Amino acid sequence: MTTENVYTICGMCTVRCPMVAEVENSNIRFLRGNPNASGMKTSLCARGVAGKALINDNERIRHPMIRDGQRGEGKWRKVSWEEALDYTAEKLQKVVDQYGPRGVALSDRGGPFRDFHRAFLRGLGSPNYVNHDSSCARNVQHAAKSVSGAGRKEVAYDYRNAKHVILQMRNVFEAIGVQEVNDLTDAMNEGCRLTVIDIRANVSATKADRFFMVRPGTDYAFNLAVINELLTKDLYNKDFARKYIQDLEALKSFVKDYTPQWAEKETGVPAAQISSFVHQLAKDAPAVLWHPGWMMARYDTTFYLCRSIYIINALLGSYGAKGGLPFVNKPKDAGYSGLKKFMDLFEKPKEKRADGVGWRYTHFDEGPGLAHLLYEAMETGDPYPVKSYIAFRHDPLMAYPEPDRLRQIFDNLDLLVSVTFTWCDTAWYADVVLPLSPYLERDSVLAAKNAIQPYFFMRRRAVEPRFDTKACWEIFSGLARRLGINELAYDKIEDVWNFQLQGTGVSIEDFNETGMVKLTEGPVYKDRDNLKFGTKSGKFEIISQKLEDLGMPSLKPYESAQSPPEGSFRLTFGRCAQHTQGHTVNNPVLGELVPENVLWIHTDAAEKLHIENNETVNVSNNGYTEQIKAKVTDFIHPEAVFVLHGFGHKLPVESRAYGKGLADNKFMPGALKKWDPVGGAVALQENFVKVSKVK
Ligand SMILES: Nc1nc2c(c(=O)[nH]1)N[C@H]1C(S)=C(S)[C@@H](COP(=O)(O)OP(=O)(O)OC[C@H]3O[C@@H](n4cnc5c(=O)[nH]c(N)nc54)[C@H](O)[C@@H]3O)O[C@H]1N2
Ligand SMILES: Nc1nc2c(c(=O)[nH]1)N[C@H]1C(S)=C(S)[C@@H](COP(=O)(O)OP(=O)(O)OC[C@H]3O[C@@H](n4cnc5c(=O)[nH]c(N)nc54)[C@H](O)[C@@H]3O)O[C@H]1N2
Ligand code: SF4
Ligand SMILES: [Mo]
Repeated sequence: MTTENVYTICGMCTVRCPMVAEVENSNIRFLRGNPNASGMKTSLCARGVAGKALINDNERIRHPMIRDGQRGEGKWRKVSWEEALDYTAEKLQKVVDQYGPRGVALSDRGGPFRDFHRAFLRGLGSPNYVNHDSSCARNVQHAAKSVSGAGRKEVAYDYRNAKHVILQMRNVFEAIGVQEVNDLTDAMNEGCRLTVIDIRANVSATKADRFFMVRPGTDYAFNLAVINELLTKDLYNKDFARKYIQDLEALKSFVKDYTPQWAEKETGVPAAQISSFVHQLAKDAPAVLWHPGWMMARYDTTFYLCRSIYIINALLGSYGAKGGLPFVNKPKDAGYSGLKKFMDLFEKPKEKRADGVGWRYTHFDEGPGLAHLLYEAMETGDPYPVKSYIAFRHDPLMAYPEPDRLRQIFDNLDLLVSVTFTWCDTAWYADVVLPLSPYLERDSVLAAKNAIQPYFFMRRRAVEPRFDTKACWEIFSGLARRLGINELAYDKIEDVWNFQLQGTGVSIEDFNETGMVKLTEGPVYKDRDNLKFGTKSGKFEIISQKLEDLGMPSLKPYESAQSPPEGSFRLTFGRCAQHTQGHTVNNPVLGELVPENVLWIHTDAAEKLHIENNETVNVSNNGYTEQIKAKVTDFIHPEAVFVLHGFGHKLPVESRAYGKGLADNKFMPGALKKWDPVGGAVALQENFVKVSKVK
């Protein structure tokens, strides 16, 4: 019996760790991390390994389907790929004929494998590509751009060389990327300090040197006090500031009154603790990594929180520094031309975006737009009708608030297509379901990773598809061919890869040995004496002229976070190590590890409500109620309750997940219209719920 090592890329979450699949007789024997990638070692997280369970899962979508009954009724006709693609292409063509190409929208989950399907949408002529990010990291992205002129991924998070890591609204040890966890653990073993700022003691907090439990929604006050202390006590990096920071004086006068004593009243963290923390930061700088946040679609002013984090990193001189937030290298920096793009085969559509980004809202990134505003356009027909929607690797009915309203919005569509490898609410509501092969069964387009040591990487299928499913490029190639977009009509993945590799000097064979092609000899840190920021001034800008011109302040005065009304709690949420968003709850292995979510509630609050640990309770908001078990604990702020996101599945085809736990996104009335006007993301934690005993 021969065992083959297939170098590939995990697909169980958005991190996409390099991995090795040991394959024997077309079966996966073992999965491990690809040790050739920096920080991976041979580790994978539980979810990555549980990808194996997807292969024979008889509850995943095993063949294309076209809806027979009403939307959401669950009556399906099993069809061939020919029929499914013909049907989808015909309907798309009809929308194009009637409303123009702009009547077609597509959303996805972002990331490195997008070129082919984005090119498809461009080839069709539609500007309406959005991704999930308006429910995730848009505020971080826009904050990064407003200070540095470049996106959040222009800097790396250099855990391995950090002396002090600060996690605020960021839970590295449960919201996992394997390299990050390994690197931070190794650094901590060598003395790196960890500070956690959270509304509850998560797993990262249990490993921290300092843990600050802040009142929900007051992080910005905490950070303003940190800035005040850095500036008034002369603890900031003056060389860095002189060289690179624009408008420091404006910052000084802005934070004048935001002292640690002031912040104590807002956040609940004693002033002396804030002050001693800041002194420690100054000692550890510039090898300090204050993480600017990831899932920051929480409050309607989170943009300013993210911005304050970037400002702190700059004041510490850790922006651009080894052990802090060093600039990444792109293929170009390493002397390679980047991968050739399918997108570049087509002209950028001249049409305005339906979500208003780029013309109604000029301060937002046009690339992925803002999905919630696309949905609004689908609802109103303003600026024009959007009549078909392909949700690709995206489940907006779970990932956005107000699922019932979204369903009504989708009722305006002539065509709703879901491309997915598991069932999800959006697929269940769709007209056509195009089932994707899970990552171990599919090849993907090549991708490049911008990093301290940049590389190209390849996802190769480890085993043949078990059921009648296809890879993304095959699906979009099939649609492209039918719609006359011949530039994207491919039959073989090797031809796709060869197209991408043109001009790079790299060949497909170069990936054979390790699955990746590194573009530099080792890590390369940019020269700190010659950093170039992408802003107009070439510096790190405290005052953003673009925002000021639009009447939005660069430095926003703090407004006190609302406390919940008596008997109510702020609904907060997050991740656990064993699940990815909503799509792993029905996984046979992961569902067994964490079968349901529970409601974290503070001991004193529970006592007042006569609620015992493990008791099933009602959670309600605006007349809507679900039940869930209470976890009574001292380790959450009394103003908050907390649940894991992604539970409360109600699809009959998901027997293992059915009816377990509660769906947080159903407790956010009006929230599709609540968003951060400067950062762009939806504000999912501006909601209060009532908790009561079940009578
Ligand atoms: N209330 C609330 N809402 C949230 C969050 C929260 O914590 N609370 N979290 C937010 C965050 S951070 C994010 S990133 C979004 C995530 O939102 P989504 O991106 O919608 O979430 P997922 O569950 O990862 O994936 C959605 C669907 O894509 C399918 N899928 C997964 N991988 C692939 C793939 O490789 N290809 C294809 N075609 N399909 C795939 C899955 O089977 C699933 O059906 O949700 C956001 N929404
Ligand atoms: N295991 C696992 N790993 C994942 C994912 C997954 O689904 N599962 N998803 C990936 C994705 S798409 C993303 S975006 C990232 C998300 O990564 P993170 O943003 O780190 O993850 P979360 O768990 O959503 O939130 C982090 C912390 O914010 C805290 N929090 C909530 N409200 C407040 C507040 O007002 N103030 C402060 N200070 N803290 C608050 C929560 O208690 C939680 O501990 O994880 C990625 N990695
Ligand atoms: S963090 Fe886990 S699930 Fe995500 S890509 Fe890496 S191994 Fe896979
Ligand atoms: Mo996310």
